[in-house]
Amino acid sequence: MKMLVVSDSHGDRDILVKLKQQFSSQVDALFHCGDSELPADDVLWSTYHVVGGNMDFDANYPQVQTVTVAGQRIFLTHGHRYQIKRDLTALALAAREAKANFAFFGHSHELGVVQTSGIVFLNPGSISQPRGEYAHLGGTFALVTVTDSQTKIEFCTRDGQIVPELTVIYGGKE
Ligand SMILES: [Mn+2]
Repeated sequence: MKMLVVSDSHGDRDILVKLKQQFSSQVDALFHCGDSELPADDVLWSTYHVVGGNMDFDANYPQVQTVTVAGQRIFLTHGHRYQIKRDLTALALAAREAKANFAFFGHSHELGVVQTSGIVFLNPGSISQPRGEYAHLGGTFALVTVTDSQTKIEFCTRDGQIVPELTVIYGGKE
């Protein structure tokens, strides 16, 4: 199964439309980790699972969602309520409580992925306002591919190109 993860688009609706057009037929689910700055009733959210971020003031956004796709359990949240800029402890506890094997989040605008205790923590970076070591890529999103033998995380630029040196593969079952 395959998933697309994007975050922190901050009003840049066009890129979300573009990613939907390019990838929705290729993936099982699309996720937005918050700070879209779009209304909670935007038609895009019939395509993306979404949560609210610290810059989403529409009270109709959920802060947290746990989504099951093809047997994978995804804990989706923006991250500001779990102090993700400090460390992943609070997020890890919440994801474990939700019995998730993925935690998708954003907030820092810095891409990153780590697997610990059977949970893959993924921040796809900001698609529109990237920060940190990979800001020069001009904005990123992530593709997650899960097979029986491995989990592959690929980071892509806004035009959908995979950045091969950032690909991470976690093999086998833990
Ligand atoms: Mn943000």
